[in-house]
Amino acid sequence: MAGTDVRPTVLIVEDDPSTLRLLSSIFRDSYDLVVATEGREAYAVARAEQPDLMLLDLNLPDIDGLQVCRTFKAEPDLQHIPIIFLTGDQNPATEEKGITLGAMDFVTKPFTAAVLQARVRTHIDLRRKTMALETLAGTDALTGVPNRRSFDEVAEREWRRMARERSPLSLVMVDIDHFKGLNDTFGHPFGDHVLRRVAAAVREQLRRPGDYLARFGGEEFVLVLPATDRNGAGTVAENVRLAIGALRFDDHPGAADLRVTASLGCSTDGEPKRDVDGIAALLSAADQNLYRAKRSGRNRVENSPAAAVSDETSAR
Ligand code: GH3
Ligand code: MG
Repeated sequence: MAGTDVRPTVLIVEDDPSTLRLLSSIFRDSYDLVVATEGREAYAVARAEQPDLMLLDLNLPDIDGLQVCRTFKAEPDLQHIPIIFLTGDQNPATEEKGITLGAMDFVTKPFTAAVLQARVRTHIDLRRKTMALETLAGTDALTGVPNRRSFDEVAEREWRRMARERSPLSLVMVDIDHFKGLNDTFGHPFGDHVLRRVAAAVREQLRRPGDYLARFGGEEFVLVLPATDRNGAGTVAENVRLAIGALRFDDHPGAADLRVTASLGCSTDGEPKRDVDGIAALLSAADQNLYRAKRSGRNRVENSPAAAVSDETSAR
């Protein structure tokens, strides 16, 4: 997606050549324009270009514009794109449908250039402000748990705090097993649903006030456990593994028998003295254990001391 310092990109999805020419002349001075003349093409262009906004004609040759909107709102990599419908249809029911599906705005033809420009500008500004706030807020929009940026701050702070207090600090990396296959089988929106359920299940296993969970990226989560030794981290990790394995998805067609598992890698330092030289090294030790858990069959916790892991790595 375009950052705040570059020209925004607008995707126009319109099959009628004269409307397309008109829209291009209205917007080409202010935005980079990309065009699709069919619904199916819109998905591909949007994925490739990550536009800041989409102007969507309601009547397309292949797929109904409302259906295109519905699909966009269900796809994790497309759902954030603001959509403005363009239509010759004055029917309020159609407008209501579009807005309910998640479109930002509805503009009926014929429109004036000034009004359309103003609306597009408003929604692009809004989208950019929302993005900036999400990052500042440190929250992952999909799962509602802290994001990577927040983790970096918290982990660094806890690292220093535990050093001061001469107390151990543990990390646990959690990576869902064969998640790609799950997406492929059940679709991306269901994959998102599973991520939310997993995040909630992991969060429930954290009992102490200082315990902290973040989404590290994709299907990977990370726990920060202050004042927790190796044994304690192993126990928390095992409880998390069991809680994820206990999730059921009966309410989704075809997913009643689905069992989701995860592999977990732990690391601990400061027990009693500091052996690794910073939070990055502690994270890398947890990651190496996660890799071992994957390699030795998945759905398990690996909690070997960092030294043992690096010995093994260097022996390889
Ligand atoms: P492994 O057991 O080795 O961890 O295999 P895996 O399939 O879980 O791991 P891999 O890294 O091959 O694939 C991770 C997948 O997670 C691929 C990516 O499409 C999916 N993914 C990442 N982020 C999201 C997301 O936000 N939503 C959904 N639905 N899927 C996501
Ligand atoms: Mg995985």
